[in-house]
Amino acid sequence: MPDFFSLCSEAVLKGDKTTAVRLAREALERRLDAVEVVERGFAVGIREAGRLWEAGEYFLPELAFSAETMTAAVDVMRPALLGDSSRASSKGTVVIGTIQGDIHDIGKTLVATMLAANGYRVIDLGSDVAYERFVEEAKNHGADLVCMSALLTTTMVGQREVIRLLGDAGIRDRVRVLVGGAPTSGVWAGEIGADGYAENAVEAVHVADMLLAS
Ligand code: B1M
Repeated sequence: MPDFFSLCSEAVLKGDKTTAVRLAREALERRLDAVEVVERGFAVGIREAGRLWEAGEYFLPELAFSAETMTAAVDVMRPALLGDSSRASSKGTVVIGTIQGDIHDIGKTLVATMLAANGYRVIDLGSDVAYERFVEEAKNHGADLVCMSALLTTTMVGQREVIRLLGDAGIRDRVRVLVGGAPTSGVWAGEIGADGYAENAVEAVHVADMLLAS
């Protein structure tokens, strides 16, 4: 009998939204660790769907169904991921988005959710966010931290561009910059002059805490 995480992963892989949503509700009822259910369950399924697509075994619509299923499951889990964040005092304001040209938003939304769950005021700009918009919104909201996600090797270069624009706008010394997303790394963050890099949503909270404390 497959374990609970495998069932979650399989539901996403098959694009079976009904089952994924039912499992997400069950996870809430059983008070399972929400981060663990997402990372060891649903996220494993979406990454496997990506692998099958890359291997030519899945077509794009199948990958899209899996992504939709993953999003539906995470939506159900969101209250548990957020916890009682309403009571936490704000640790700072974060402007977050997926960079221009890139519509991958599942990981970015998880990072945004975990930051909100851990006491940050989060302005989520969504995906395919124009470079200039990161700068405008950082100014408008008096952001302490700008977070940029990129899932494509072709779009990650935009993170460098936003950092340059923050400099041009004269606010680079007032905001910290955190980057992430599968093709990025600590080395990449250093290369483009970002202040930090995080591999996953939980680490993003640790790095944000560290950056804003320094
Ligand atoms: Co796309 N896609 N996709 N895709 N897709 C990838 C990224 C790819 C690696 C698949 C593959 O080839 N194996 C590949 C990129 C190759 C490359 O650039 N080297 C790829 C491609 C090529 C494409 C298209 C170009 C395909 C096409 O149209 N021909 C197209 C691009 C469209 C565009 O953006 N302009 C495309 C489209 C899509 C879908 C729409 C079908 C769908 C996205 C739906 C959506 O997001 N709403 C999709 C999906 C689902 C994927 C994969 C399979 C899964 C991404 C995901 O959601 N992972 C992906 C393969 C993969 O990643 N293995 C793939 C789960 C999520 C929880 O993890 O996003 O990595 P992740 O986020 C993690 C960490 O990275 C980190 O924390 C998160 C949580 O732990 N993190 C941060 C992320 N952002 C962070 C920011 C931070 C800190 C940490 O601080 C700011």
